[in-house]
Amino acid sequence: MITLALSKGRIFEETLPLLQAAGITVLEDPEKSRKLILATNSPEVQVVLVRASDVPTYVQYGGADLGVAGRDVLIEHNHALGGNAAGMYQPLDLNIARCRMSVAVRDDFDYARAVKQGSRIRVATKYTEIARQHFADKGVHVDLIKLYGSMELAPLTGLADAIVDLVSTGNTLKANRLVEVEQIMDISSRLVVNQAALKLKREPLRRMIDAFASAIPK
Ligand code: PRT
Ligand code: MG
Repeated sequence: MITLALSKGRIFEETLPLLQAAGITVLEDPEKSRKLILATNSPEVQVVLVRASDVPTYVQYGGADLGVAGRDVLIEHNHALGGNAAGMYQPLDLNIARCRMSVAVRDDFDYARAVKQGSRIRVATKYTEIARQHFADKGVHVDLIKLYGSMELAPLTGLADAIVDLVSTGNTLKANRLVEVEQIMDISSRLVVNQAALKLKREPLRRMIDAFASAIPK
């Protein structure tokens, strides 16, 4: 049995065409079913549904043989382990679930001036490691405030001056009167594979990885 870890929503949706290329169809719709283990048309392949940020954990410890996770999630996961995410390969950038990691502020906050003056900036984010590294590289002093969601609210309530968050269309920022002032990095999702599984289940995993590779969107 091969177990693939996916998160519900955009990663699940955007992985389906890649699975299709490998001849695999998922037999249940995660939006309709409450099941966490989904069967496929192949008796040897099952999909497990986990939180996006739990995908690397499942793959690293062998709860899943492979999975799909955003670059954002992988960087934060790696850091949480002190840079020692042993036991995992990242053979492919799947170029799906694309977005960017950005700094955003309230439209009436003069970010450039705050940076120039060397003021301490309060930054709310779920992505503390990416944010810490970004501002350290720029030599900007920040106080990081860890949040688990709805970052957009932080500048509106006075909790923070700025946020570091993912942006795709920009509609969420606009709806909350926030503006993007810096792009930190491009984000896409990668395939992650458990190293021990790749040895034990070499042939079927290789076939799947090759099929995924051939179907990566441009
Ligand atoms: O919800 P949960 O806590 O379980 O996890 P999650 O929110 O990380 O999961 P999910 O499915 O929302 O995201 C999974 C992965 O998709 C992320 O790790 C990213 O790599 C990738 N991705 C791509 C995105 C976006 N685009 C995206 N736009 N993840 C989140 N967003 C959010 C963003 O945080 C912001 O709130 O969408 C909002 C902005 O979107 P726009 O279109 O309004 O700019
Ligand atoms: Mg989400």
